[in-house]
Amino acid sequence: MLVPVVQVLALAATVQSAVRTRDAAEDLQRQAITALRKVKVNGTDCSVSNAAVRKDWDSMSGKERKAYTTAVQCMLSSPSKSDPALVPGARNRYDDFVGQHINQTLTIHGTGNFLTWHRLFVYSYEKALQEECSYKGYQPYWNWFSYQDDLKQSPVFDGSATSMSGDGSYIFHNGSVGGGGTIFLPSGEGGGCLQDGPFKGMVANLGPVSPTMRGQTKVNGSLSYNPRCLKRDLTTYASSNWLTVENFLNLTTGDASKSIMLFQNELQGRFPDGFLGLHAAGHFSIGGDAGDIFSSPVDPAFFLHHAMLDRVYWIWQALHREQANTVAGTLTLNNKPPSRNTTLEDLIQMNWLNVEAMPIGDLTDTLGEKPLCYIYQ
Ligand SMILES: *[C@@H]1O[C@H](CO)[C@@H](O)[C@H](O)[C@H]1NC(C)=O
Ligand SMILES: *[C@@H]1O[C@H](CO)[C@@H](O)[C@H](O)[C@H]1NC(C)=O
Ligand SMILES: *[C@@H]1O[C@H](CO)[C@@H](O)[C@H](O)[C@H]1NC(C)=O
Ligand SMILES: *[C@@H]1O[C@H](CO)[C@@H](O)[C@H](O)[C@H]1NC(C)=O
Ligand SMILES: *[C@@H]1O[C@H](CO)[C@@H](O)[C@H](O)[C@H]1NC(C)=O
Ligand SMILES: *[C@@H]1O[C@H](CO)[C@@H](O)[C@H](O)[C@H]1NC(C)=O
Ligand SMILES: [Cu+2]
Repeated sequence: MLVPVVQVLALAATVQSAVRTRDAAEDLQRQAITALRKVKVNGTDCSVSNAAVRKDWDSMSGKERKAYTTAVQCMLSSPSKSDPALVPGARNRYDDFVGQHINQTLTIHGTGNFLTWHRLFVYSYEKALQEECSYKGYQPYWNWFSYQDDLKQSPVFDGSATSMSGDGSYIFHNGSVGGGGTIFLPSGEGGGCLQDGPFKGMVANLGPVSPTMRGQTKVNGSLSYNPRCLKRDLTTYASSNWLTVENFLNLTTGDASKSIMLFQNELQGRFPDGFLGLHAAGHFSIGGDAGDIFSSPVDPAFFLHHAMLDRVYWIWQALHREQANTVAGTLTLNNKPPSRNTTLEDLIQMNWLNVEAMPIGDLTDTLGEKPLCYIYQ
């Protein structure tokens, strides 16, 4: 069959840009590993050669992915350990994590502890999967740069038995509003309950506290019981606009990589400029319940998104060794109300979850003293 030349060229261009996209992250990933090998002596202590390896979901086998989703389902069906007086809406072990994030929201976003708090949160969840749900692997990440132009093709969201479930069912709604009410995101093709995959029909018990998808109603009381199906609206508009290699390179090697302040601010967006940033763009790409700054962990994809965010932070740290252990920002969301600067001695706490409170300075190194000992692949 004769294929028109234009189509061949278009196809070649697509393939080439896909390849280039993957290389951009892989190249820096390799540089990060090389840099970390230099600073960590091989031996019995934690080092690149004996650290846990967190993998790209796309590169995991079907069996590995199912082991992960089975462990998450176990969390969803295990009893809550939260004090009902503190988290009245928690009904299962998974909810304990959602409740913790809701409770601390105003002091862990747009703050100096944003990166390390979420690092410990993901670690704490990974530990619960392993210790309480017999999971043998490590926390996988959602590679933002592999299917950002068509989220439904992503192995994370394709709706197959080896995905994190796909889109929500179609519910007419007029988009979502991100960036603290400033950035409009047109609807995807979902908005309703999960229709397929391991989390089909999943019920969320907590939130929404600050819903961003139009048509959602806020729960009365941020930690109250509000069972409903989890809503998702895969929004390629958000991923194709902001989950870009250009933004990744700016953060890791460009102007935004010069200091921890620039790095974390760029990662969290410049909303007045209409720039959502990689962090919020990931949330709005998943869409639905995942756009709520308080209760976004109700969607299990949250932890794959935040593992990727932690990976970008890890790459930046490896490539900026002299700044890896620095901190900037204050104690309150965008410094409202005004608060003092964050210090490396400030404690990160998961309260009633499964890890001790620890200073930020103990969490800036993933190959440090206890508890963190992992790398990304
Ligand atoms: C650690 O081992 C790797 C190979 O296993 C080697 O490339 C690296 O140079 C070693 N690092 C140190 C600090 O000895
Ligand atoms: C949807 O919302 C956008 C942004 O707020 C607005 O411009 C548009 O007119 C709305 N469309 C409908 C059909 O309501
Ligand atoms: C919240 O409370 C109001 C007034 O009591 C009630 O009308 C509304 O249905 C409640 N919303 C939810 C989500 O429970
Ligand atoms: C890179 O980040 C800097 C610092 O936040 C920002 O001013 C600049 O616009 C970004 N460049 C691009 C190309 O996004
Ligand atoms: C807080 O941090 C800002 C920005 O890094 C700095 O300009 C300011 O001097 C710091 N304030 C105090 C009291 O250290
Ligand atoms: C929520 O935060 C308050 C105040 O910081 C704290 O006393 C309480 O223990 C927290 N609740 C949970 C479930 O961690
Ligand atoms: Cu968060």
